[in-house]
Amino acid sequence: MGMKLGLGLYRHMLKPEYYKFARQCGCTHLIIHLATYYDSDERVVTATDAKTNYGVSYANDPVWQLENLLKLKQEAASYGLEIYGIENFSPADWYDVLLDGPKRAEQMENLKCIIRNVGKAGIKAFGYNFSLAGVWGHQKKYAARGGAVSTCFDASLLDLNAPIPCGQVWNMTYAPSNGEFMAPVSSVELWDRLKRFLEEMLPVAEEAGVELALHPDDPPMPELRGTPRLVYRPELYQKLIDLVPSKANKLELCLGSLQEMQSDKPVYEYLEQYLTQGKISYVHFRNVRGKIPCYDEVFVDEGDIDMFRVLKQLKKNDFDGVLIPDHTPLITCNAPWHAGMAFALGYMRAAFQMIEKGLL
Ligand SMILES: [Mn+2]
Repeated sequence: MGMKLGLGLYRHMLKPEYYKFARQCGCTHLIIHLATYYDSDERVVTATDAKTNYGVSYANDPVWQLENLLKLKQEAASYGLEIYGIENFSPADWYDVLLDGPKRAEQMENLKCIIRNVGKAGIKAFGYNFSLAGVWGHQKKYAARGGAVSTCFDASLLDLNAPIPCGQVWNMTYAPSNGEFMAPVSSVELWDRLKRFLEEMLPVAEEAGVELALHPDDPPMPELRGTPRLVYRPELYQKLIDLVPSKANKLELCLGSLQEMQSDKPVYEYLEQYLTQGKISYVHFRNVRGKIPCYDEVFVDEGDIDMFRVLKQLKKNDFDGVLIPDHTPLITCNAPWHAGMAFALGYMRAAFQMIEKGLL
């Protein structure tokens, strides 16, 4: 038992060289991301704007079939790694759940199949981000220590109302544009869509033995591109917890996003609140400097969060889920993504050992 060290791997990384990298850095667990297929590590970290998004999303991808999930699980296991969770539905599989469109019922049935398959494959967590605008508006700057390239957000540089074209959701394309834009929706209506999703999905997840873990809004702006956001303040995470009570209703706790939020109390108090309720499925362990409307993602040891204090809290509350680095600044070398991740994992591994030895 105890906390587990993991790495998040995108779909193009699900192969031996990345499994070896994760294991060699001390990881025992993986969170995998199947919803998008990037062609390189660079694509994963490239900033987006209103003109370029994260690419095309295809419906009914065979990647979600049970045989494939079992195969991935087995492959990772052969390198000493357990797949703990999968992150994100494909936009093409659930756009009408987000938009309350005509295909909603059909798409819900497919999502239930996916969750049942995830459970049958012995994968414990399923992360999701119930968001229309998704991850959008970031810039790349030399903002981390030593001029390392990192992901930054500055609302003053953006057209915050840039409308979302029809055929796009979560900053991905699921259908060709017809020249029109996403219909306006109120915050109350979007919360209601989330509630209906959870009311239908949580019983299925409970039966399948899967935790549904919600990632908060990134960036945590109250509104973005003319759409409301759901969890953009820490107390809204509690609203999610209370929205549909279930042991499968959990948080994909992104420390970075939480710290970026405007809030009344420091991040540690909210963390304690979620931990004492046993509501954290797994943790995105990253650091940041500044808050909405302007912040820079930075190295794990140089941001506004006292990461050791967070680890002590997790330990005190007997948290036994997985921690993954999330995005990190890129280290200037021939393998910027690998170096950034190895740095974060080394820091986390050292902290874990200090905890084991009673030094933290
Ligand atoms: Mn995150």
